[in-house]
Amino acid sequence: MSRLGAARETSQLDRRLAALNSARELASGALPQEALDPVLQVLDRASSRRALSGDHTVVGFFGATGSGKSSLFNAVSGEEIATAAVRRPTTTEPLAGIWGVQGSEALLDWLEVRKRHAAGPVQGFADDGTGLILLDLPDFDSTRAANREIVQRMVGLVDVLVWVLDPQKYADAAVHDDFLAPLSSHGAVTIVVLNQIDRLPEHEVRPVLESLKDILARDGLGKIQVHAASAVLGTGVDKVRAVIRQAAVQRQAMSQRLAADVTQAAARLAEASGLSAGDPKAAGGGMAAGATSASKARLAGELAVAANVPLVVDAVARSYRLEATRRTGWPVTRWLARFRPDPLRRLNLRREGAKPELNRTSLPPAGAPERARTDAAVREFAEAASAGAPGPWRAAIRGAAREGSDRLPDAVDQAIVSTDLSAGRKSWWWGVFNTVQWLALVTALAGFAWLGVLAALGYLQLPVPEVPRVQGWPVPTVMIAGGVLLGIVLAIAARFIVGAAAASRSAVARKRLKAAVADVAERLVVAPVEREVSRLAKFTAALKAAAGR
Ligand SMILES: Nc1nc2c(ncn2[C@@H]2O[C@H](COP(=O)(O)OP(=O)(O)OP(=O)(O)O)[C@@H](O)[C@H]2O)c(=O)[nH]1
Ligand SMILES: [Mg+2]
Repeated sequence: MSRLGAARETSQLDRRLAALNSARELASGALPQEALDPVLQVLDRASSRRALSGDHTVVGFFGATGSGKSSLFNAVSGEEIATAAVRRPTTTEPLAGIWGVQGSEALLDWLEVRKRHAAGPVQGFADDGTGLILLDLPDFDSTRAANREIVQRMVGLVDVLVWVLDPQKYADAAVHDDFLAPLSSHGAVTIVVLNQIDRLPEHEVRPVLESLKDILARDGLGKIQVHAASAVLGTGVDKVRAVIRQAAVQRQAMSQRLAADVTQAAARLAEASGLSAGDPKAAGGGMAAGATSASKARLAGELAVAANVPLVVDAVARSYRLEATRRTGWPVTRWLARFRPDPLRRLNLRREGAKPELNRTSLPPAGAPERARTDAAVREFAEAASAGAPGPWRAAIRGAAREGSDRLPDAVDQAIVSTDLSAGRKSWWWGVFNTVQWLALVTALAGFAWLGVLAALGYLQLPVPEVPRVQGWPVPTVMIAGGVLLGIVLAIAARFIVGAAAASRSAVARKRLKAAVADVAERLVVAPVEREVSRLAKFTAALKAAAGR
């Protein structure tokens, strides 16, 4: 690979690691910690490994006891560095053969490999300039727990995994189910060697290799390199050297290994999220439907009803009618209206100059039916918004809605109190009607007084002055009739105007109250839900970037 290609690969790994980290951050709270911890481990490991020598490629030999790891290690190294023996298990501690000791110390410290051997140059394979660390490791299925632990750790740390299998145990479930299949994402840095082929009759080598390849394909490692070798006879050892040398010289194995780790971690996060990695179209590509203007309006409408907004709207109309009657009614009867209570004042919604933040309405407190209605509306909203989201994220979206819904009744009440209902605002025509009403009454009373004076004069046998007439009707009588009639007509006219004005006032109030309730719904339910919805969208995008797609 060219230097340019290597640089591109490094920066791509940078991006993918960053994306994996943001996916992890975005998922915190939505996914269980058990799903997030391994991701953090991958990130930690990657940054540790990248801080250490990139000039050294770490190649580990893994396999069952007696498969010939130590023997193959020696064969490849061209020296008897490791102990190979019939006794089982033989190797209990990792052993490093190092070509290019300089700069390898910190890396070996991190790997916790104490037994280190500076290996001599091997013609056509490796010398001090190669930068290669070959690790002979204990058996993965050991009777010794310490051996198994070492292998588990090393499987996660080395740059290249060489699996040394033998003709007897190559098909054992242990190696395939516990290691190879779970590491199917690591095909680019995995090499399989079928060792001890000298123990097979020659005609069986090919069928056994084919069978091994079939099993590997089922593990998800169909494209992997499989080499046949005999550590004792030296058959195929050159081929094994060649692939190891290639990995070391290219200096790409470290990045490829970490990239494979990121791929695997992203796939596991996707799985934990309920996002099917294989079929992104399933479950709407993992996208939540989100809030629509229709669903928001419906939520606000239901909340308004649950919070008795219709009651308030009705009170606004009745309050206006009452007030208008008091101001414009026939003066003789309007005082009756004083005994009727103002419905808005009764709801504690008519307090000119009061601080809304200190007040509560006296609306009937939210009882079980109102609570149920509120909860149902919030649930329905969250349900619709979370549609299409995978399981755990659905729960997160619904949880966000539920959290806000507990504070809804109080907040809605507060919003109603704070809404300007124009309560107590006078209409301009009240004054005109009032003045005319009083004039009509005064006219009628003046007519009465006039007739009264005339009657008194007659009673006292005093000369009664002639009364002026209009069209033959005596003026005081006309004054009385006209005054009374005008008063009644004005009262009736006022009724019509009041009806229309009250309707428009309550319509304005309804609009304002609904807007206020919608505001609260937006703040406490819609916004938190939308935050979760967009968190999911960012998470899926980050996951996609981490997966390198
Ligand atoms: N015939 C034959 N025997 C082999 C071959 N490779 C290893 N052996 C023998 O198998 C036995 C075990 O070899 P080791 O190299 O110690 O095996 P190992 O995988 O390191 O075993 P542990 O360290 O216990 O995990 C030894 O007696 C080797 O001589 C091979 O290719 N052919
Ligand atoms: Mg060994």
